Amino acid sequence: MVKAVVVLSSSEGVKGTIHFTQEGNGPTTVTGNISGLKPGLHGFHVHALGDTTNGCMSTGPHFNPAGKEHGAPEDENRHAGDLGNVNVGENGTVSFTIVDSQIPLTGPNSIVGRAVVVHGDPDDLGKGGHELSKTTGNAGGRVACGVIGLQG
Ligand SMILES: [Cu+2]
Ligand SMILES: [Zn+2]
Repeated sequence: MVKAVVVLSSSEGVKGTIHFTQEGNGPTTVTGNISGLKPGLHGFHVHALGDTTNGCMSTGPHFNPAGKEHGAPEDENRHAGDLGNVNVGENGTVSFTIVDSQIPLTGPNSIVGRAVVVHGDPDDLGKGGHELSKTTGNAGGRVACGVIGLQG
């Protein structure tokens, strides 16, 4: 079992911790708790770089080792980092579990050392018809992020 963790940081009061586990070559399970977000859907992605020297802006684009377009987690044509949305309740918090096969913790496409980014707006999953739909899902600003690190 390989484990990894992200502690989110934010200039906008968002807090959270996200855990990743993977057994062998199986899917990765992502469990998270985030607070301080406005209610509703927020884009949730793995971005390519674990670089937060310029805050969340320096984490690069969505992790996309296969050179595909932005999409929904269940789409064939998606970035590996496209984990969809988290749905925040009226109290500003969300707890979630995501199981996904495109975000391994080992091997050439490992997400360890990359970043998780939480956005201010909903990810349209590539279907919004906006000029940004096929690259970012038009998910708005990067309100919180953190680097994915190995956990013992
Ligand atoms: Cu993103
Ligand atoms: Zn994407």
